[in-house]
Amino acid sequence: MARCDELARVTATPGEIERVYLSPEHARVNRLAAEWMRELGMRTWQDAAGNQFGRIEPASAPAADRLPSHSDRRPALVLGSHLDTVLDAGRYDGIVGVLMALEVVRLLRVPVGDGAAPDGQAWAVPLPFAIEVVAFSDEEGTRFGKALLGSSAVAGSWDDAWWQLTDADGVTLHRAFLEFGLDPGRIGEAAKRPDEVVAYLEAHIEQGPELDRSGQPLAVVSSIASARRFQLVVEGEARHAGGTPYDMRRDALLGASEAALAVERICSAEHHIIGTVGQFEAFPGAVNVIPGEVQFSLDLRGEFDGERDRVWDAVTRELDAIMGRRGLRWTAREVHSAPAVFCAPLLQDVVAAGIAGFAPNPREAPPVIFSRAGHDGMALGAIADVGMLFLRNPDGISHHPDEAVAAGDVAHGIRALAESVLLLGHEPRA
Ligand code: HGY
Ligand code: MN
Ligand code: MN
Repeated sequence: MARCDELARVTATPGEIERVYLSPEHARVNRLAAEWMRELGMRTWQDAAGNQFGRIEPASAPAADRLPSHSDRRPALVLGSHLDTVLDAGRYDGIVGVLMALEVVRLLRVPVGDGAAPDGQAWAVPLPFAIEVVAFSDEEGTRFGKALLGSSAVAGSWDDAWWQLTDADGVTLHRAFLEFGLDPGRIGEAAKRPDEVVAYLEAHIEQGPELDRSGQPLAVVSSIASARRFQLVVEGEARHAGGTPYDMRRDALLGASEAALAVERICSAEHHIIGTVGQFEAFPGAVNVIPGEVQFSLDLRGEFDGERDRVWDAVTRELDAIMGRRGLRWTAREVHSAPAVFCAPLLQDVVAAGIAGFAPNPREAPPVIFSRAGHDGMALGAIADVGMLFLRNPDGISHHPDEAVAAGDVAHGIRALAESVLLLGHEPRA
């Protein structure tokens, strides 16, 4: 918990938590995470996409595998989450999952007296596979709009079109890589082959109220919502706020406002579909000028890709009707898309068993929750089975400074995750 506070102090905005991809803050938390990984006897490296990794070998591995220089790529169970944040963020979203993964290594590791360790005691894990802990570098997409950049590189699904993505200052992703000290030409080296990843297992706060309402500390995640993100533009006509009678107005702000309300009406009538307008800007933005243009974002999620897409079609039909009535034009540019990821049954089983082992009332099966929030598992799902363990989020508030998690629930979560890893290690299906 103290480390969550320590990481929270690494921010671009004093008084708030802001840590975006390829920023000086990103570099600083990677160094901190690497230090904590090395303290556990893990080998560490930052990959070609700026993700921070630590690795500890299985006790069965030969001593030479434990040398820092070793670049073994034999199968590893990957645990972790992300250290980047949204703007004015909370201090646990992603962060607590990375730190819990490190505590699982601390719980499971055993000393190995093979003298191969260059600086003292060598450590390993009593498992048939290595454990890698990853601190993904850009789950949120805060800086460039496209989410899951770090984990997409690991999944081998990097798209070179992304190099031209720009941040609010017009800096391209390509230039940001160079300024961070990464070589865009080597991005392919971040990709893992499916046979190198036993599975990806992530602990994360729920970012919703279900566990808090049910009084349960932990849950198994059944699937992660599919996502599509758009930047929309509504065009009308800027005119004098006083001299222009209503029957001559083509007010882009009113059209865009009706659109945002239509998103709420359409999505709230559906099951497990969520649509949110998070950014909304009127131009020219003067108090005495009718807005001629509005730019706004749409974040659309669903449990199933097809349902999400059907709702997007319904939204576009409604936008046509609204803008038609008002004499406005609208366009939409898709900036992010990720399919739903269904957590592997085997991983759901071991997470449920891990939780049951440490839940206050082990007789009850732990809750199973559909994740409305996106996670790096959406990218990793392309190369590995994905499993997630949720922690209770008091009041469910997240992406906000009041985001909280109880130390007791984190303690339960660490033991449950460690138990899940041990069960996976003895699971023939793994
Ligand atoms: O947007 C999300 O759901 C995640 O927190 N990035
Ligand atoms: Mn988030
Ligand atoms: Mn997150």
